[in-house]
Amino acid sequence: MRTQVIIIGGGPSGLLLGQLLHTIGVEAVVLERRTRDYVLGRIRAGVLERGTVDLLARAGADARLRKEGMPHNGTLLTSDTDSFRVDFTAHTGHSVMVYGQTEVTRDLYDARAAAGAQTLFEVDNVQIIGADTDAPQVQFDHEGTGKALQCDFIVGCDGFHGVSRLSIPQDKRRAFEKTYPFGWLGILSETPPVDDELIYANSAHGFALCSMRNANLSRYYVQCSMQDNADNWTDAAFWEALKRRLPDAIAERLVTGPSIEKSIAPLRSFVTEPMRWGRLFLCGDAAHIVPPTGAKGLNTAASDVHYLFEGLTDWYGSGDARALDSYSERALARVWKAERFSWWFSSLMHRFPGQSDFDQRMQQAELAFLRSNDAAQKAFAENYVGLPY
Ligand code: RFL
Ligand code: PHB
Repeated sequence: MRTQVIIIGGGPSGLLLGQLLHTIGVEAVVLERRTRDYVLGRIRAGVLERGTVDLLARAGADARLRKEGMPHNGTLLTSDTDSFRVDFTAHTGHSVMVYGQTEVTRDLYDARAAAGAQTLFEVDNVQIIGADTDAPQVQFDHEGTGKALQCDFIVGCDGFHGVSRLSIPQDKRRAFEKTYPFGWLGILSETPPVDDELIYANSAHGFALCSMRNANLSRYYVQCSMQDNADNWTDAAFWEALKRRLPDAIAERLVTGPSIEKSIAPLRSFVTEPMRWGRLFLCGDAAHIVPPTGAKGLNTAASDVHYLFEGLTDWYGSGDARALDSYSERALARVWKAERFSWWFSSLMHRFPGQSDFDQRMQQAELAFLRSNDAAQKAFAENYVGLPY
């Protein structure tokens, strides 16, 4: 069996690349380890940069997003005593779109099915063979039989725990990593969001985030210990922790209700270099992770897809390999800027174990500077809405 591009992983980056390749007549097969329902059951990102929205449009998967997505022109930052808004539109002329990753993934699966493109679910034991040769292939088990698929290129879109990154010999890659000594406990509840825009809260009790999916679906997070277990958190305990971290005027408006999902996510910064080995290219979480503060994970996955799609378009269109050859360098240049913003924003907003009084004053001073300084707000807004590709 042969195809042009094998995409390992049917998350948002793999599906988006597959759909973009379809628009230029390049055949791509997506191999996904889980079922479609499992992938769609994962509650993750909620904020899309303009570049991500543009790519979804290019892929022909933006019809529902245009109708149901909520453009946000700013965000609120709060401390125990203070709150201020950063106006994205005033500072950059752009906004972000609040639309869940689950919905993005569903739209891309639908577009893929409508295009008749092939996705194999519940694929096991994926192995990449000969990525550094001109005849790469992927071997895997599907429906009880071993299969081998030849191709021109393999794209690893299989997330942080996938096989693609680890298929690159250890002496050909280098990892940069930072783990944070806390996690985010997130819940989804069928209640109206507490505000029209997102609220990032720095509080003596720890970080909190108020986000949303639609007018009657809220997504809230509180900083928690990584030793915590989501099952040990009752809904009442969650709402109380959240309220304590919000300024009183906001906490009083909060509408609570039963949670319909509750989970803990770790916070990690991670980058592997390079993002290419021979005919294997890495995209998205397979190559890099950001802590979710600042909403850069899915958006950085989308910018990788943008650069790789440019490279593959030139290669299939005219045999020009230059953009493919510079993929890793161009993608990483933008990845590192998103890493910096996510690390900075995480450092600014969380309570760290052992944080000294001096460290807390530094956070307060940084927030006060951001509140009062136009240039600092502009830099924040430019990063939040997404740096140009
Ligand atoms: P994914 O989504 O992890 O998809 C990888 C897919 O590969 C499959 N897979 C395999 N398939 C075949 N063979 C194997 N050996 C395989 N191993 C794995 C997996 O089953 C899966 O389907 O990676 P992708 O496509 O690169 O997408 C990345 C995004 O999912 C991720 O960056 C974001 O969710 C991060 N993130 C956020 N990003 C944003 O841009 N904005 C946000 O607001 C935002 N909020 C978040 C987030 C991530 C969170 N968690 C849970 C980590 C909030 C949270 C809580
Ligand atoms: C979310 O809605 O899940 C979300 C929003 C903003 C973030 C992280 C997560 O920074």
